[in-house]
Amino acid sequence: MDFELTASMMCADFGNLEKEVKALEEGGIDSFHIDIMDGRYVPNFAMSLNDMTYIARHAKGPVDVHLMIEHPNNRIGLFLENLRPGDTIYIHPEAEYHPSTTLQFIINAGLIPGIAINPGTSVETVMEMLRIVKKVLVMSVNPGNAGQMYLPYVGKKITRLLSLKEDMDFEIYWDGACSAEKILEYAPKGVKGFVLGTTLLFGKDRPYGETLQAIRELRF
Ligand code: S6P
Ligand code: MG
Repeated sequence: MDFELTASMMCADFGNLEKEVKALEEGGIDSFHIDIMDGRYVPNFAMSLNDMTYIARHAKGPVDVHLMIEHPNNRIGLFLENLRPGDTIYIHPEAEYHPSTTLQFIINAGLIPGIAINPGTSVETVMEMLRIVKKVLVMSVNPGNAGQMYLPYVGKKITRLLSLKEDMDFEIYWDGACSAEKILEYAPKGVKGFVLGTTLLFGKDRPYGETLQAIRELRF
């Protein structure tokens, strides 16, 4: 089954970031998820521009940048100039007066445009943006922290997005409390990728390659 696995780098060991990137790539990770926070849009700081740039320079594969910041348009150039074609930027539409303008900047720079949808945000609210973006990151926890509980009401929204994705030409990605059970349930339904954090990948007494291989060998 064709699905992507992405490492949530805010859960990695920052004392060994280059090693972490290498170990994840050797283990078969598809891309790196970078959670950028400003302490305003979400009550946390997590990673910043320098962390993103460091990982983007050391990684062979693509990075996807999840901007949890107010008015990303004000500083979008800082992110665009440090990324490459094939990388993704997700914005939160609620954090911007004119999200479609910001998405257009991302497209014009040759990057992949995405939106992240909070648990409390409905599909209707972002409907027009679904025509612009290539990726939709569904938050199954409230944004701001790793290690939170899955919010089950998000399941209905994923079902709705699955019914729209072909016509509107976008792919769905899962972010938050991603477990093997969730991959087993949602990959066959058409969710394209999964962000792996503390629930499944980091802080375990197991090499990344073993965990990633076990996920790829799940019996669907
Ligand atoms: C949350 C952030 C996520 C987390 C990820 C961690 O604000 O956007 O990307 O880093 O959810 O995974 P887990 O398994 O610890 O929830
Ligand atoms: Mg994220």
